[in-house]
Amino acid sequence: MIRIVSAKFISSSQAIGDAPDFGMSEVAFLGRSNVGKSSLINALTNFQGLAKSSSTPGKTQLINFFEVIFDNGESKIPVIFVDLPGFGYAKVSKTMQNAWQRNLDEFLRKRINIKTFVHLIDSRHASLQKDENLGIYLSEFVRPDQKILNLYTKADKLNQSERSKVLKVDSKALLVSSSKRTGVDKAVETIYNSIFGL
Ligand SMILES: Nc1nc2c(ncn2[C@@H]2O[C@H](COP(=O)(O)OP(=O)(O)OP(=O)(O)O)[C@@H](O)[C@H]2O)c(=O)[nH]1
Ligand SMILES: [Mg+2]
Repeated sequence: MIRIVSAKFISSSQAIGDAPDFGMSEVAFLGRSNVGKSSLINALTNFQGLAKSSSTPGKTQLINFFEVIFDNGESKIPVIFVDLPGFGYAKVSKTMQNAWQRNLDEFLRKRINIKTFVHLIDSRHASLQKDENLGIYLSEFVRPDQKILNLYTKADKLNQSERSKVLKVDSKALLVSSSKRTGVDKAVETIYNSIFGL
């Protein structure tokens, strides 16, 4: 079994220009504002409060780096998790919003160390145009050594028929709940496998 045995905050950056090279593979968590990116990082690492989460959209405003240690039973492997601001957060001034999106765009396109893009999608709204656009956007620059992984968040809010609806949209959908911790172990393993090309 693949486990995450420790996690710590390293630093924050405003843009790729001031983001150091940590010399480790990186996993970037992205998706709409409020979809549950920060909460998922806390659930995956089993570390409440590691990444700041909030019911108010727009909580994460910087590029935050965390060092996470995976244990595959034989060795311990450090990896960087990157918590990002949400896409399409509208409640700041247009100028601010454009600056964030430009920084985010440049980071995603140019950051060499990213091995996996984890695209979080709200499982209650599994086929929004915005998420489809984000998927298309990523596929335009994803490199052969990178993976895109879709995770469906807030699965605790779904009933059985709503779950089937998600699985109809994406038959391999990985449903996770950060609050109930369902699907979290599976997500840890899937992320690990994606980083190491397994
Ligand atoms: N019920 C439920 N609520 C969740 C879950 N994950 C996150 N939330 C809630 O959703 C809200 C947003 O969570 P965040 O983790 O801050 O979302 P984010 O994507 O990091 O948001 P930004 O930083 O603003 O982009 C918070 O109120 C969380 O408590 C979940 O699995 N189940
Ligand atoms: Mg956040």
